[in-house]
Amino acid sequence: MAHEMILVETQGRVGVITLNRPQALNALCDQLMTELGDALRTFDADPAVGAIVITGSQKAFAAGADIKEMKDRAYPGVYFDDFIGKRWETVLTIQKPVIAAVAGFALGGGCELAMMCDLILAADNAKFGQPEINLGIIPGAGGTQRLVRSIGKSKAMEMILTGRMMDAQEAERANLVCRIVPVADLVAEAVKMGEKIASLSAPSVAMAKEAVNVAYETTLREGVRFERRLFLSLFSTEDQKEGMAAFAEKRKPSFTNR
Ligand code: CO8
Repeated sequence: MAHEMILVETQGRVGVITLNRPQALNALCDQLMTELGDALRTFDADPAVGAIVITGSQKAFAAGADIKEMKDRAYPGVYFDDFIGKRWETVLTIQKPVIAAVAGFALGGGCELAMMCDLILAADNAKFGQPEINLGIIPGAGGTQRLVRSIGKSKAMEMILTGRMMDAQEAERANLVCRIVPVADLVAEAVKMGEKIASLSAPSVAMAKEAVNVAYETTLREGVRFERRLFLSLFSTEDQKEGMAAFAEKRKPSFTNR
């Protein structure tokens, strides 16, 4: 599929997807979301890629869903034509870790897309917000749920009810992002993290990601049971034998993803 609204490249073993619709601050229109889903699926299926980075420009990760594309849509058309469904949730179906590298605005659907990724690395100029309330709507791609789980009820409620944006420092204090890096280093730092992940055993990486994400969606008791099943299943892999033998023999492991 030819891409017009994203740039796709690999840097070493990391797949990098750059949202590239600068004239609209990377507003997430249908075409952009379709292209993003296509690129994510392609990287997920590529054995040479071990981790994926989604980023935008220095001014905007994404300023939300495309308001101009949405403004004349009506109910029940939006209900029947999978308005939010598959296109928006592709990132949740990806087995490899997906890092959101956020500089500038991550607003509305942009903030929701970042939160659907496995983790968010923020540039020092990042700004997060759910300003939908200013448009007479509410977040619609998981914002009311994921933001609460991430930063707690009061802060999420304030952002969603007032539309107030959070800067990178506040986002780090609130645990929305894993850490902050200078904007000029953002993509390099995200790729470095992706390279580290890609150098590890793919089955353990995929299962670690799956287990952490389950913590969002189930009870502690069920989550711990799920983790234990995955943990024990990894004893069937060659990489578990290699990783532990390498430790005992004081050498670096050589993983084969089997
Ligand atoms: N949609 C469409 N166009 C946009 C969007 C957007 N979300 N954001 C910016 N643009 C366009 C502007 O219209 C402008 O275009 P033009 O030059 O043709 O007028 C261009 O991008 C540059 O924007 P600004 O001139 O406004 O730039 P500023 O630096 O002055 O302001 C802001 C930057 C503060 C980010 C401002 O653009 C803004 O407030 N944008 C809208 C933010 C917003 O409300 N986001 C939430 C959208 S709703 C949403 O995301 C719901 C998600 C639901 C799930 C999925 C449903 C399918």
